[in-house]
Amino acid sequence: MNPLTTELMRDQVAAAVEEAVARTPISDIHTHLYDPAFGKLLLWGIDELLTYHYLVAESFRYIDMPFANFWELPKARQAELIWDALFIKNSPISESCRGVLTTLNLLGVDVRKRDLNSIRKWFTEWDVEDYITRSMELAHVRSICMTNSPFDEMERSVWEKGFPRDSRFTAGLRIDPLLLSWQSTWGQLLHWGYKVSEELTAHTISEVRRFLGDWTERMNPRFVMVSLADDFEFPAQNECAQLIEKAIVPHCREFGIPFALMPGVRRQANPELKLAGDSVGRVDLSAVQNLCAMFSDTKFITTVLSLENQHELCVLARKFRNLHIFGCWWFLNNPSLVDEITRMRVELLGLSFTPQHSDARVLDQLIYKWHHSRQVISRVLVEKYGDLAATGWIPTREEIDRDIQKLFGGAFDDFCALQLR
Ligand code: RAT
Ligand code: ZN
Repeated sequence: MNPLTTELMRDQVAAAVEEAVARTPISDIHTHLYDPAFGKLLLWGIDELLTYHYLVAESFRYIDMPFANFWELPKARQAELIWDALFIKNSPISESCRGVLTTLNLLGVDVRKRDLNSIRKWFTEWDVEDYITRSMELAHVRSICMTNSPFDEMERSVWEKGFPRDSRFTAGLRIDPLLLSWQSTWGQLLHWGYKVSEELTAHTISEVRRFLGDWTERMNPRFVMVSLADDFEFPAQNECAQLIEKAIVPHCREFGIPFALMPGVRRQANPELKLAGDSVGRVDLSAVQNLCAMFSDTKFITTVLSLENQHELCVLARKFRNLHIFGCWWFLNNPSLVDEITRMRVELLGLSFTPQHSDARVLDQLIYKWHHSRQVISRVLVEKYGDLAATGWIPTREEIDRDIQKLFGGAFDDFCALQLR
């Protein structure tokens, strides 16, 4: 008898769900990691883990030093200060601190001695190629979607030269400067040979589309992507909304790829913290509703940063099949919130969403971000399949596997394949 089609006994359901969640490989649809061809842009290792901007923000709850002095220090010294503040002088119980320890523990690094230098030594034994493979194996991640900006000089030159793609890394075309600071970006486009003017004339729009087309052909991205402030409005007369309507939406439709919107960031609430200085704000989701309603043949994928927006976003996804929601982003990537949000999404959307992305900026973070998320997702699903089993609907292993594959990348692939006719 094929064990996959064996009906489980009711008390076997929980174990089958836990096992499937633990072993199903994940397609991570939003990270800040890079194909190894980008060299130093791909961050990894203990000093990078410690100087992650989530930890920088937390360490300044304790470090009493001018921000500018901290930024002048070499990265190794910054890492030591953070280690001392967050791991030695206080117990590392925040989610980001615990993440460093989960990562080290799963890698087999002994952290009991609390000795940063011996941890550093462990990392010197690795080369990057092997380390990518090891981290992906431990995280059970099968593909990593990068965040790729043509406006980043270092990154741009690698794309322009061309390189053999590592098939594990897919691209996401990130265009924040185009939409958020047109006043300074149009001159850049002009410099690159696109005949744009400051005014959004029909000719300028067609040149913006040519720019998007060139980069879409170069990168082969899974989507076009932007993160937006909490005051995002659509439709509107401002440049961002006009560019979305006249250039981005038609571009995404032409290339058959989604437009990823990530609203809710309050950029640089404290500029002294640099990358760690962004905050969160609640968004009026009628902007997303209007986009979905006005362009029903265009696909949108969305994650929102504010907890208060989560329920509305789920309801919106019930109304628009051209909307796919994903991830518990940034300040939401904490077990208690992932639990609440995932539960809400399952209850309102079944399996038609992507519960999590890692947002990893440091390769090794894949290990903890996915380990922690899997634990929570598993807990929610055990409860939900348990509720089903109580009605007499006992899921088979095959059904459980199918469902979890959907949550870990399959639902997103299905969404991308929709024709929306
Ligand atoms: O989560 C993060 O690391 C943030 O800094 C942002 O990068 C955010 O995820 C984004 O993609 O804008
Ligand atoms: Zn991100």
